[in-house]
Amino acid sequence: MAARKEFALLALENPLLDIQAQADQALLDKYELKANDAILAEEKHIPLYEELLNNYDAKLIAGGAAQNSARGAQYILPPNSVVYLGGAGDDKYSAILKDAVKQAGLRVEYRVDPKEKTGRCGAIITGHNRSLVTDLGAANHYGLDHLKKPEIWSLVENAEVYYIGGFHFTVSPPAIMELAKQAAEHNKTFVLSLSAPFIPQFFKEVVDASAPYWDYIIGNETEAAAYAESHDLPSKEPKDVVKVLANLPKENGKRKRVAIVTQGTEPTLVAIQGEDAIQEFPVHAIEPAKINDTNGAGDAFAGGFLAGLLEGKSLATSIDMGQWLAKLSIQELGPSYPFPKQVY
Ligand code: 26A
Repeated sequence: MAARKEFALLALENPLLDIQAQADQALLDKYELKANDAILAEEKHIPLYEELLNNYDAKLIAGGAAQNSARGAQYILPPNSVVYLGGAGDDKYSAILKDAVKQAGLRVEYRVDPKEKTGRCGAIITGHNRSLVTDLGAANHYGLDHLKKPEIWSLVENAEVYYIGGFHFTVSPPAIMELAKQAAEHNKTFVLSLSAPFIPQFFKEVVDASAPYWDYIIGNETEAAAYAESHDLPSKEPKDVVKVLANLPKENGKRKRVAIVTQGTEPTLVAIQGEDAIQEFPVHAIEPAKINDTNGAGDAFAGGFLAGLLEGKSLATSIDMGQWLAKLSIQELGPSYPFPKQVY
């Protein structure tokens, strides 16, 4: 077999530092937050970060949804398999991020903006729910200026799989489209995560513009329902939405689209373009007492799945690798993976 190519997986999104704490309904109420959600911070949310740090014993943990997935894929793959792009500042928070990705062996190429603060995400844990409130900071300044730098673009040309966290639709749709077109032109694999209900809801136009380029589309049941709602689909049932997603018009006819909808502890649904049957894959069972928190569970799923794709595993095995990595991650604090490493 030919030697594996280095940095065959390239991921793009928003590097964030998570400020994570256990809290209660009162804190959610104070900031008008849902127990299980992911939103962009408004002015009224800004004091939350200090409050989490000062009053709730918050921990600082590397986050950013697709960066978590990239760390997860690299956790499974041989060294130098994954490179991640996004915007960061030059401060204490970016130093923590760099340490964490170094431990995971993930290569990052940040667009460093010394005038902006590294992005942060308040992660409020209540039971098995997590509420995420993001202040993007420097992550919001990512764009084509960085992606098209010769040394970065050569990483793009070298990679075979692109993974885009849908949260990046709030930052740089042009960067996403550039990767989408590159993938279709060169028959590379383009994988997109819907990331959160507000993405298909409020960023519908840019999401739809990218849709013809999706080779794999990954979402959970609430994101699928939000997609159904904003697209006036007759049904919001995950089984119906997954089929619609798989069968949207597609640019690159050489690959059939695969749509994946996770449903928490319920089986993961998979639809393949042009096929009638929907496949179901059970999650890896875990005793509730072993769950630390669910922050990053979906990211870990994507990370394990991507590792499977890169290793050329079957669809069923790749999904199972995602379920496996999600089970490991929810036993850790935040979107993290156990060390010493476990082997799939
Ligand atoms: C633009 N937004 C809202 C975001 C995020 C985000 N990552 C990128 N962009 N909001 C939350 N996250 C990350 O999601 C992970 C859990 O799935 C958090 O940083 C957290 O690590």
